[in-house]
Amino acid sequence: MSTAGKVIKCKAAVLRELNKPFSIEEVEVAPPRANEVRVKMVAAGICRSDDHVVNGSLPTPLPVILGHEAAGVVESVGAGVTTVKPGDKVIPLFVPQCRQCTVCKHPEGNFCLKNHLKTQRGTLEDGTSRFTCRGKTIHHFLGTSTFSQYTVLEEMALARVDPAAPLDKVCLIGCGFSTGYGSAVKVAKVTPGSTCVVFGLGGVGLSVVMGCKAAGAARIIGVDINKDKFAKAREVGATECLSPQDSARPVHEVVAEMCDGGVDFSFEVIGRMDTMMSALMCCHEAFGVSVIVGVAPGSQSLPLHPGLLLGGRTLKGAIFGGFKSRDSVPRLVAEFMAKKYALDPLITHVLPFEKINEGFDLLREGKSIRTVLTF
Ligand code: COD
Ligand code: ZN
Repeated sequence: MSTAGKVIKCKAAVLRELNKPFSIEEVEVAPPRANEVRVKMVAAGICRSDDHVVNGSLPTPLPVILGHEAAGVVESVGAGVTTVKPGDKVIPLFVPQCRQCTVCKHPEGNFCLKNHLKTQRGTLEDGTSRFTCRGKTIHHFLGTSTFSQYTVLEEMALARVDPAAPLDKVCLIGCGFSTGYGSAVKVAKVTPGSTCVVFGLGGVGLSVVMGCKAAGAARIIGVDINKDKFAKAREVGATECLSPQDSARPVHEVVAEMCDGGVDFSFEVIGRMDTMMSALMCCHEAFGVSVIVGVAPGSQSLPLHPGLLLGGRTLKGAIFGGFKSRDSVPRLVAEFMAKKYALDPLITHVLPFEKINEGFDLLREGKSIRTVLTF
């Protein structure tokens, strides 16, 4: 029996208070309104930014259904929706692509003005929520809210992907993989034969390493305080690995000595001021490009002496790997299907959705790269 046009009752992981576990509750998911789509979730990754909400460093209205890295199947569509239909496999996009704003119309920009990151309203575009629980409103998160068996998104926040794609793998293209990989191939534009250094070898940092490798970098130096991360970094393409504690000298001096004065491309994938400065100083003062991928907490600022850029260095940053989301995600899925890169090295744990709290514990204990929840 079709559920289109009806309220669906299903299970969702609700966060009611900061620093508390999620509670699995029965919620009502209203049908999609105009230009909206209701999606049945199949798989959802747990990303560090979801935990940033739980610990209070990314404020968003509560109670809320989190989750922004996922894949599912369209259940029904609202009026005016033309690009997806029931049964299509889709990936939610936490940075939408409206194709009408000044950013979408710019050939390079990807931070669509309709994004939910700058104003965390906890609703969809029209200012309302499609979720209720025992008669009370539950908020959306980043316009995605994927920790629910069903969710409603705007059409501009969905990419239709290859019907043959394994959703329990390609869900990572919804955030972690694309953020890292794109930072190398799209933002830095890593060149063949170049030298690269990647600070932070978590899921996003490993995806940067994969991007550097795919772009043909000759040397890829991974930097992490946790040496347990080195084996996997080598597996996905790092040619050397360093721990900052292993030398009395600052990392940038060690790298400068190893790489003829500095690398061509450096990446900060941790979200710390000190490592952002180290990464910047690791790249060559005359032609190096340094990309900030990690988001630092709160109102901290970089102690940036302008002289560091005067010789010709470039410092840049991007969200979602600089990819225009709706255009790029189907292509990234196609490249995965063509075995241009692998996602398995990033997936360390797979858990049923109901065990979401276990998945977050694994992340906090540094035991997982990515946990994929299956529905
Ligand atoms: N020096 C070297 N390595 C360090 C240091 C240090 N001082 N501190 C921590 N590390 C290492 C850790 O051992 C770990 O291996 C790695 O850094 C960080 O990895 P994870 O697993 O914690 O994090 P990732 O890879 O999942 O994500 C890291 C980001 C910084 C990219 C992420 O937290 C973030 O800020 N994302 C925001 C970017 C974004 O686009 N957000 C929008 C939605 S996600
Ligand atoms: Zn994320």
